[in-house]
Amino acid sequence: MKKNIDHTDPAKTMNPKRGNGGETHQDADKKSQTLTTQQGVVISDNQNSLTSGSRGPTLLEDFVLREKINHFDHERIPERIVHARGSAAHGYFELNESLADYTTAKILCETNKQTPLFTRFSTVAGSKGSKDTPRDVRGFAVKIYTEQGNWDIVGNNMPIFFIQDAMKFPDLIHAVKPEPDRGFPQAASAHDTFWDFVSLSPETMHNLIWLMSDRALPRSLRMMEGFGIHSYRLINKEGISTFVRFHWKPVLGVQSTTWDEAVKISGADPDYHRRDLFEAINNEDYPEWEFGVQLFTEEDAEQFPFDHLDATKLIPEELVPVKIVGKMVLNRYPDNFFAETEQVAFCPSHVVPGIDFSNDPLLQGRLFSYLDTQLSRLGSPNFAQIPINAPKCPFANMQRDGHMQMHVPKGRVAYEPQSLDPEMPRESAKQGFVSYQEQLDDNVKGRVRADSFADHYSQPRMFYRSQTPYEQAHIASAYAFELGKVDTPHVRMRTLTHIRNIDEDLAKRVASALGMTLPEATAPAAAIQDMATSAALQTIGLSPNSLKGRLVGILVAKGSKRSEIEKYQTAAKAQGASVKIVAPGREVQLDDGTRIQSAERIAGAPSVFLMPSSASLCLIKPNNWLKIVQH
Ligand code: HDD
Repeated sequence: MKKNIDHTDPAKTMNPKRGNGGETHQDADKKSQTLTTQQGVVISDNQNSLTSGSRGPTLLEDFVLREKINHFDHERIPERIVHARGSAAHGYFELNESLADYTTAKILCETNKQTPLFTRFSTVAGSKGSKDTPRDVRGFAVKIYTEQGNWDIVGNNMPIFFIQDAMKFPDLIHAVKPEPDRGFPQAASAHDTFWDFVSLSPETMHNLIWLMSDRALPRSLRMMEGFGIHSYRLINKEGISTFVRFHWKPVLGVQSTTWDEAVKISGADPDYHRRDLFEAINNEDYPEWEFGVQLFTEEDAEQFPFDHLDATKLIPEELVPVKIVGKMVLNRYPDNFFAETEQVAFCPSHVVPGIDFSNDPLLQGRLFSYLDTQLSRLGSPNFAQIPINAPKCPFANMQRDGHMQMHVPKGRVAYEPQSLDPEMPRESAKQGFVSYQEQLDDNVKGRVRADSFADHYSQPRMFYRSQTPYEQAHIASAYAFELGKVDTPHVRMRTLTHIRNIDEDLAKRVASALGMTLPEATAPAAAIQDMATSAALQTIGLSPNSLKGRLVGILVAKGSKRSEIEKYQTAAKAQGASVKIVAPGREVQLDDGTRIQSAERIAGAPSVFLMPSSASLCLIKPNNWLKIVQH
């Protein structure tokens, strides 16, 4: 029922449960309200400024105009420094196998219970208004509102990262962002500063080859894997720690576009992924991921041919299988883009009791950065009070005041320890977050990169050699395209010296496409290993041969048979596809004299976004011939 607020009676606009500092007009359903100023004064005319005479000057006393413009002038907040372009949805997490042997975190112990969450997907390099389909890593950030507090898994759609130490993050981002003197290119890594930086930082080689692969061109946000990347710890009730890496596996499989499709889509529909997410949820075709963990002990880790504290290394699934223990379903699109998608604040430091950090130096730096950035983005240490960020479990502490304080704490006690108010919150050794008691005594202070982090080529080689020949060809073309945009010859050359360490054939293909001679390989800092290939690293191998989640266009012209259209609509939907009618105009007359509304005009809907590359397109012509194009 809509609430009809009576502005003549202030008592009726207050929330009796919370009194003066509680619910405001903003919380109430606004559809039946009269329009008011921020102070609650009803506005009589929202179209005309207050002027002296109908053609005279505007008067300074017009507080309605000034308040409206003032608020408008301050509507924007700084966009995220990275991951500015994003789309999000609400949903839930459900565990189907308990990890109680490994952790006390209730979210990973209590099965068959739905816990609300909010997930935001993003590109990294582009600004807020940039296109959805550049060649880029995708952010995959999940905030789970557990009953023990918020748990954020702030990951990407690739299982590794570009750099090993947070110290290098500002440089990486400065290098990939538009070049500071000219202000371009937007949302693109194909330029000199990026390749200059990466070719001088061999640790980037692994993430770089993922970036050159089709994983950087997801077909849909619903078709991406997600990874927590770093090793975290699970701590059980005996205080025993097990390392863990978190995985999200899309039920629709991993699917990508080709570069050619991605380029065409960016022109035809820069909001391609956001629209797809919105439409899928609207059609109740809810995106779903399996939640998996790779669990391993300190002793297991000592046997790995790499250091798991190095975020540029993945743990092959053949070495440590991904144990599927739960799922995530996204079933509600945000009501308001700004309030939710824009204001959500993820922090890798948001963990709950039973989950702890590892010493990965990249993760350690992130634990500072995310909290810090919220101050400039959201403007206040009270950002956790914004509804999308607030925990859904009880919370209470002695933090007070600050910009935009929304709570009205009662009483005289705002400190600890205290003996004046028995009602005030107290710490709890039993329920509280306890850090893993890791022995650290032998450490020596210093700025040192671990020797065990020195191998930069074995895993990119494993990745490349795990791909099908088509995917390898795409990778070679991507390097050639990107380096083809680099004007500085020595940067192109230096990159080739690294690619040669990854795979000789790949280096030859890239050099030949660039018309360059192959330089000597860079001397690697550690011996390069030929690791076993892993099918889990492919894209094509993880793409189902199915229409599920795909969009099929049915091309309809004047006189098309309604019965045929319905037949193919039903058939496509039965296969799990969604359907859009495409016609010369937005409506067209069918054979039975009825008219049909099309979803798209042919001229405005190129086949790249209506006809997924491995799916079918039905063309229904007036003469009833039907062609199904199979790719
Ligand atoms: Fe980050 C945002 C993922 C390293 C500093 N990062 C951000 C987002 C994602 C990631 C998904 C967007 C969250 C959202 O949707 O709001 N970042 C990663 C991953 C990393 C990583 C997977 C490596 C494994 N990031 C990283 C480092 C630093 C940052 C090393 C700094 C030392 N990241 C930030 C940030 C952002 C951010 C500047 C921008 C907006 C925000 O945090 O809230 O603080």
